[in-house]
Amino acid sequence: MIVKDFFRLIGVSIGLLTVFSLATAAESGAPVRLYVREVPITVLGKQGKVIAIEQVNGTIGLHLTEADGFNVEVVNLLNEPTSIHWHGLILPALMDGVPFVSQNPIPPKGTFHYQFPLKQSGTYWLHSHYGLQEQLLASAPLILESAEQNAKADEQYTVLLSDYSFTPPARILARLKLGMPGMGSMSVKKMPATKKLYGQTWDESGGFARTVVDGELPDTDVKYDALIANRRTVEAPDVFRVKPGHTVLLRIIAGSAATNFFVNTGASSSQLTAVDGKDIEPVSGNYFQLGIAQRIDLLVKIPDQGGAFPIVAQGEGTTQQCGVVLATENAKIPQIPLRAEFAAAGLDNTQELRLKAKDPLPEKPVDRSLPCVLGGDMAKYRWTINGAAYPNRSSLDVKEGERVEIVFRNDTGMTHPMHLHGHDVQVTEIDGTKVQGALRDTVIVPPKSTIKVIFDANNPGVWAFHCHILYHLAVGMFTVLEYEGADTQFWQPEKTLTELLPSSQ
Ligand SMILES: [Cu+2]
Repeated sequence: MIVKDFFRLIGVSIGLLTVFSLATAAESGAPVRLYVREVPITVLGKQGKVIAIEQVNGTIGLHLTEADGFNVEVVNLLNEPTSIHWHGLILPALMDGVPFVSQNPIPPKGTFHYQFPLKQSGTYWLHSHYGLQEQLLASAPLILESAEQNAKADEQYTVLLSDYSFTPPARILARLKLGMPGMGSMSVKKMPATKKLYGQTWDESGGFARTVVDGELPDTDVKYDALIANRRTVEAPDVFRVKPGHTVLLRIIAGSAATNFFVNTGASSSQLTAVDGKDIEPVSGNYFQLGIAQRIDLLVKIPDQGGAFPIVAQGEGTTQQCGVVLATENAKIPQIPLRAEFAAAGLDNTQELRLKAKDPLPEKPVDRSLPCVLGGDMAKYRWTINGAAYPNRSSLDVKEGERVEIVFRNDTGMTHPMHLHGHDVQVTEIDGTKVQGALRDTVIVPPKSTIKVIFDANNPGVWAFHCHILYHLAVGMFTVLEYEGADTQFWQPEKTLTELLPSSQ
């Protein structure tokens, strides 16, 4: 049904696309086509419209192996431009999919061919980097499978978490800029009263666990109508039928626009084996932090006696939940509550302090240290990097071959998930504590924290570097990492992100 409708839609939209190849890139050398189009969604019984990025057969996103290489043609079936970014991939700069940084936007009915060798395996994702399309669920998993990872588990599933609002994203942003209560918490005063919250704790015997703490609700920008997992709310969650005794690899992606998560695996024992697609020394637990745009790979052991095991994600600063269920044959599917008893606390450094990269960067002195001070003017909804908002930015400048350190200092009351395109960074210091930390592409910087990361400047170009809270990015918490002598043909900082906002919404 969906496929039929899709063909009809494409037929109407672009007559010249009459032949569809269902072959994979590996079979034929032809690119996999990804169609970006508007689709209906039902959230809590109400109809809405969102964007899907899917293959002709309806598969959302991409599953590739290193041997496939990356060979994808994006077809824009929207009535506005788009541009698709491959989050976390180490790729040539001009394949990175950021409008006015690495390419021009793809116009309506236009296409763009992305082709490059794959150098990684693991859990990644893809999303629109154009305007506020990401809030309309213009995101999908991008799984780079490897034999090594497949050997770790008997079965594997992917869970894409999102936040959903019936309010059009441009209106959400307009309201945030006005500091309007109800939609955002940017009303300057925060209720000082402490309350009971769910937070994460470390327990030497069991690992990461949920605990009830007294604290203040963390600042969040947007109040959502629902949190969703694989485009479903809790009343009809994705149910993955698993076998008793099996080890299940869960690839969980925070594809949300402005919601950090805690993931609760409940009764099932689990191990965190990778973050942002990159292996760590495994750590146990059943309660994990997951910042916007980050990923966690969990190995979940299904007991020999079987049963049903909800995997629940709760939004930071809210009681809202979404999730999926792992269930053996005939197991009764439990109802995941729409709301948790207590709101989730803010993300903090509890988890990050205990993560250790499996393949750390080689020892090497730092050639260049770049400060990155995260600032904000709550009342004006202006979010800054080193005091500037894009396009009035200072780029972070590097030379090829350097070992570079970034020192994040968060002067604001909000957590910022900071994302550097085209590179892996390794966390080396958290509030003065040295760590041989995880390799990441997105680093959570909690309020008042200072976090140091290092990376090797070995991928020349102009690279987007920004906060992954969509509305922070849109008002200028965005700059670029610029290599000396890089190709700047597409980089047009004067085309500000705000000007990209669709006028229709
Ligand atoms: Cu931010």
